[in-house]
Amino acid sequence: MDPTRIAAAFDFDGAVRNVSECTFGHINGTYFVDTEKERYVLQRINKNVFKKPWEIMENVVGVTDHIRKKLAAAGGDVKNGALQFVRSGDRWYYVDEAGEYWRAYRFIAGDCYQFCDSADLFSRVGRAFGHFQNQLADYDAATLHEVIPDFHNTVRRYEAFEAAVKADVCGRAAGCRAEIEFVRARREACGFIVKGLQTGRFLLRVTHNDTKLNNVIMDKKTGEGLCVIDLDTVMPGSLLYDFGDAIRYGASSAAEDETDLDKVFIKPDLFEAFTKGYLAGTEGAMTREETLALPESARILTLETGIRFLTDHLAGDTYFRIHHEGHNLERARNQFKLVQSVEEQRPALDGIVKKYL
Ligand code: GN1
Ligand code: MG
Repeated sequence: MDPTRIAAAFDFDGAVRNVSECTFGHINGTYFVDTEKERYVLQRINKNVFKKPWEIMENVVGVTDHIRKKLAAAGGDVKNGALQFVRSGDRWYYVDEAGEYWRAYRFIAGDCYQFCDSADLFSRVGRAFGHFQNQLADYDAATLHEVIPDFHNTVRRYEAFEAAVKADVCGRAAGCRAEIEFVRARREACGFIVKGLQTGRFLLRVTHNDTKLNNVIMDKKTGEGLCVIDLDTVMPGSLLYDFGDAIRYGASSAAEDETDLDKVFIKPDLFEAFTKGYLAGTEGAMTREETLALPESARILTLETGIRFLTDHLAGDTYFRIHHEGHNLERARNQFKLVQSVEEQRPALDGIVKKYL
């Protein structure tokens, strides 16, 4: 489908001058649309992942409106502090002839990092995600669609993994025995957050659920978080999902698909920086139980992501976009190395968290 033709369906400010592809992200197809006045982002929503794209749009429009009201009340940057979606006629999305769903929003200029090597930067990212948690603390969770049911239900992720091993549709299980055993040895751990939510040990909150470093735009002038983006997975959840996922990606010494595993480990200084920033951003809203569980959340979310990559490898790469054969297995190995790194450094990470209780 020609994105230039799709762009014509949206109510952009100014005439469209140029449309170009953006290659980041594992899920949606993303393009930049430059009009004579503004830059926008145009995305084809992945229907394999998001079965009801109109529900995502209801969620994200509701959440961004809420944040904009908060910003207005606090005298914040209303224009850049929340994504502004663009209508296509009377809807927030456009359906093309092939039945694909498209949506668009104003591009927010700022710094976006794929990789973090500064503790100070990561602390500011932590503050941004913590603050985001605060902005949504009073959002009515009952109005949110669960766009991907059981998204961070690690127990269900484990079950899907076992089913993929059993089905072995591509005959790949024999080639990843060690990885399969790695996951099986940690089966019990998968229930840590899910059970904690069920028993009330951890609070159910509105969370982001995809807190990768590159999902915060940083203000070029102040260096502080300007806008949290990629809101498609905003759903009720545990803030441990957000914390753990942010650590697995941002506190890693290497990229998510680095294959030289000697280069892959969790950096304790980055863990500490993020913890400090996140706690400051949530402004005391975190409970003692949540705070104590932060190191384990990093282990669980990393394990879960590794399980998802491995499951997708076994199932024939139908979910995450890959750039070469075996890419999902490489990603899984990378995540498992990080899990091991958290396990080895556990006493130190627990010690860091206790400093902030
Ligand atoms: C996906 O699209 P992207 O790269 O922001 C995925 C996350 C994974 C991440 C791993 C909806 O996020 O859950 O943690 O890849 N998003 C979805 O890099 O599945
Ligand atoms: Mg993203």
